[in-house]
Amino acid sequence: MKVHGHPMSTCTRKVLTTLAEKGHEAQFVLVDLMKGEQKSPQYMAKHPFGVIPFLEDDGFTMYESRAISRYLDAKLSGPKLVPSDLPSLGRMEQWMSVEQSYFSPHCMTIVMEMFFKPMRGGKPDLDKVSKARDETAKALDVVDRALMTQGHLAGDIFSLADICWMPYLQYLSATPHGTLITERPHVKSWWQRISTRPSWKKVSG
Ligand SMILES: N[C@@H](CCC(=O)N[C@@H](CS)C(=O)NCC(=O)O)C(=O)O
Repeated sequence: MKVHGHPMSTCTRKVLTTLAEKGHEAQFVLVDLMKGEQKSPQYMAKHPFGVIPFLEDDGFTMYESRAISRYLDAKLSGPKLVPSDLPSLGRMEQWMSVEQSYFSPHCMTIVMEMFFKPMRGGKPDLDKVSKARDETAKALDVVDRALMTQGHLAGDIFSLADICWMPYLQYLSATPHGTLITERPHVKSWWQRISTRPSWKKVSG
């Protein structure tokens, strides 16, 4: 099995965390985003949208990080990361969709402006950050309420939904807007719990 990706990429990290939780490893093929390798004709022949990650498994190939994580959970031995009871499964899917629709696009605007842009010598667009902060706060308020009564997003079990939020929370926590996490008590303790898992330490370390 091969994972094509980049160690700093949020989407690659979801796939690598899923593998680590399952107790498996895949061969890692670096796609150098700094050199634009994801847009090379060779790579685009595999992934027509020219982004990472991309999975190869014994002649079968696929892309889309969340779909790859579901595939790996279904295929590999190890702890189940998708709940078997229907209400918890529904909740897991709900929170994966919330992450993709209402959280990560805004969270990543903050991260791009406050973390990656200054690293390259640029100045953050504070208007953009302020709007993204409001939207990120709205999503985290909803999560905070849900986590008042349960340990993880799908209920009491750690699932793919938690994995999908982790890479974005990690980058957010590295900006001054990491307070969006720490000022919400249930989000704060959930983040402390999930970010200290050995799988996440391995992938984000
Ligand atoms: N929906 C895709 C998004 C993939 C994506 O945007 N990957 C980013 C890295 S996290 C990327 O390849 N960016 C480079 C680019 O857009 O050229 C997934 O979940 O796999």
